[in-house]
Amino acid sequence: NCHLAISRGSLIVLEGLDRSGKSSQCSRLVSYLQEKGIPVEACRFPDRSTSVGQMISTYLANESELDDRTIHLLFSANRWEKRSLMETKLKNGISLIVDRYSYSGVAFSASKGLNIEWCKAPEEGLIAPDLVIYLEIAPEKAAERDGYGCERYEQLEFQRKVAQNYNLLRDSTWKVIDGCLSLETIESQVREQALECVSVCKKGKPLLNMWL
Ligand code: 2DT
Ligand code: MG
Repeated sequence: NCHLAISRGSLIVLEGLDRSGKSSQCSRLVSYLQEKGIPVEACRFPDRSTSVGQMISTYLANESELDDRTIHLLFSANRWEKRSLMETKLKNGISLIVDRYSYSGVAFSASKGLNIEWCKAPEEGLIAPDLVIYLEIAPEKAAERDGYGCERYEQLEFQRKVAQNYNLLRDSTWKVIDGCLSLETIESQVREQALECVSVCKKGKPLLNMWL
């Protein structure tokens, strides 16, 4: 019986304010890793395709009102409902490039005045990212880009608070990239960090749970 262990995939999360460039960099990174023959999939939170995700989407569109703690727990539940699938994929060698994760969950809810430790608690036990790439941009700069849409939270004053709360969450898995650099420069820094991360995970870095 010859077990050829599959090396696991990496959990790579992109975080940042609205209009920081996360979504473009996520899709560029996925294409790049695919071209290199690395098994990879994109995902994003909130995942609006589930029934919890639809409640979140309705709330974000200002078409429903929910208590601050209730919506916080729905965002968390939306990650929990994907946890086992994510673990299976990672263990099968598929890397996941994730647009927003628990850090968005905590930074946005804490900006409404909820206690940050209370906000972190329901995230405990989710899979810890191997790498968090934070695209750092001043809230004022982000607001100049194409403006915001009309979703809840897309307002300068609120984004200022979110930026401050993100700062409180930085840990050793974070790599901060200046979101004002050119798309191409950011892309190459993202690639470099991601390749390094994929190779470390391949060599047997254990999969851990939140919070680190
Ligand atoms: P997008 O614009 O990326 O679709 O996000 N948010 C997100 C939270 O408040 N809590 C969370 O847990 C997550 C994942 C950030 C929609 C908005 O939802 C916010 C922006
Ligand atoms: Mg948005």
